[in-house]
Formats: sequence, C-alpha cells, structure tokens
Amino acid sequence: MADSNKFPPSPFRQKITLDREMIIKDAEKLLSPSRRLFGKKMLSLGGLVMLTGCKLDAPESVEKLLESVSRFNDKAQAWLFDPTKLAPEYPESMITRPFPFNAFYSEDKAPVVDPRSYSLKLAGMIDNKTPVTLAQLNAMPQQSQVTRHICVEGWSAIGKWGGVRFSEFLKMVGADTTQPYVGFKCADDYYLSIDMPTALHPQTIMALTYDGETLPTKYGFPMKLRMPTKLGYKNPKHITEISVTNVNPGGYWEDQGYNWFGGS
Ligand SMILES: Nc1nc2c(c(=O)[nH]1)N[C@H]1C(S)=C(S)[C@@H](COP(=O)(O)O)O[C@H]1N2
Ligand SMILES: [Mo]
Repeated sequence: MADSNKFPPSPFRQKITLDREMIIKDAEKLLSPSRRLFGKKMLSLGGLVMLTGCKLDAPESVEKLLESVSRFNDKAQAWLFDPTKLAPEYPESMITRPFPFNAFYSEDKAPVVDPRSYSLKLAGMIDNKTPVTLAQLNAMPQQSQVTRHICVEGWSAIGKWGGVRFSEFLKMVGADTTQPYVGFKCADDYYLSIDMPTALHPQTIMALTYDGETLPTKYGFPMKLRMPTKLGYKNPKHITEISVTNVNPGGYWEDQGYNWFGGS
C-alpha cells in the first residue's frame, strides 16, 4: 500500500461543488484509460461512493472522493485492496435478493459445466498437479461468508458464499506460495490472475455454494473464487484451471488496457 501523502495534488483540489454530474465527470477523467471500455455504464455516483468509501456530505468530501479515485488510478489500491485487512461481513438479513448476475455476456449464455466430467486442472509451481474433482473439494473443510461484491460498473450487492479456504487448498496441493501470481482459466474464456497475498487472504475462498445451495450456473458453477477484498471482475467464475507462476498471466479486462487497479 502506497502512502497517500506521496500522491501529487489532485488537479481537482479547487472544486467545491456538490454537483453530481461534475463529480462523475471529474472521476471519469481520473480513470480515463479504462473509462472507454465501459462507456456509459462505467460510473455512477453510488459506485464511486462505494469504491472510495467516502460519503458525499460536505464540499471537502468531494475533494476527498476524487483524491481517492486518483489513488486507484495510481495503483495505490486504497483500503479496499489492503491484503492484510478483513473485508466487512454482514448479517444474512442484508443479503441482496435477487443477487445480480454479471458477465461479458447475457445470463442465458453462462457456460453449463457437467459435474461428472469436471475436474480442476493444476499448473505451474504446484507439487501435486493431479486434477481435483468436485467431490474432493466438497470433502474439504467448508466456511461461509456474507460479504459485499462491488462491481466497477457502479453497483454493489451483498451475498453469501460457502466453500474451501483457498490458502488451505494451495497448501494441500503443495503450491509454492513464494511465487507472486495465481492464474485462473474459466469455462467461458474468461481468465484472470491475482497476487499471492490476496490468494492467501483468510476471506479468499473457492466458493461451491451460493446462499446455502450448490453454486448456480449463473453465479459460476461448479466453483468460483470469492474475494471480498477485490472488485467483482477479479472474482473468476466457472474456474477450470489454476496455476501458480512468476510470470503475470494477465486477465480478460487487464489485457485490454484495464489495469489501473486490478493487478495489485
Ligand atoms: N468466468 C467469468 N467470471 C467473471 C465474469 C465473467 O464474465 N466470466 N465477470 C466478472 C464480473 S465483471 C463480475 S461483476 C462478477 C459477477 O458475478 P455474479 O454474476 O455472481 O454477480 O463476475 C466476475 N467474474
Ligand atoms: Mo463487474
């Protein structure tokens, strides 16, 4: 985590307006390389408030919010991405129903994976690369969490996921956790990589259930990685392969230039 004092002063420091559209425009400027990828869907005020954890109740808070956005852009990652911090957990009564679906395609195109033939491939710096079956994953100790999923497109929702703590899985298969990256391949051509500290974070789980039921197709059957310390797009669904590596495997959005905070 970078020290926030090291950031150059925001060019928007002088702004003392609470005009919503202006705030969004300014934030879009700060986020500019990635903005064009999401177009109009990219930002909402609610999304920005959630991303930055800033409330908009005073003129100074606008400046704070914009500085916070600027920090994301500068890869400082701010509070949301601190791998040593625990993400907040919520009571089950706060679960968002229905929980939203999102992907780079519509819900009816979500890949249908056959649980009988499925096995999770392992690659890279892992001692035991024998593919892992769903039965094996289900037999491991399970834990659950009610956490908030935040999507950069401007929405967030609280959901409940259950599954295997990822650090325990990595230990079981003999992964070299001194390597910097963990890569994921998915049944729908999505791919992604995360940093090892996030992989080992206690709230990072291989989710096998959603809201107490087998993970539905739309939410990533048979298994997704749930990381409440990362934004939505960093949570890969329908995982088919996991690799441990010292070469950054990139990611679906990151390789299109969308790398301003995700790569940590
Ligand atoms: N395999 C795969 N994983 C993915 C995506 C995708 O398109 N394919 N989209 C990401 C994005 S942008 C979001 S917001 C979340 C949405 O997860 P949900 O459908 O459970 O809400 O999945 C993430 N993981
Ligand atoms: Mo997302």
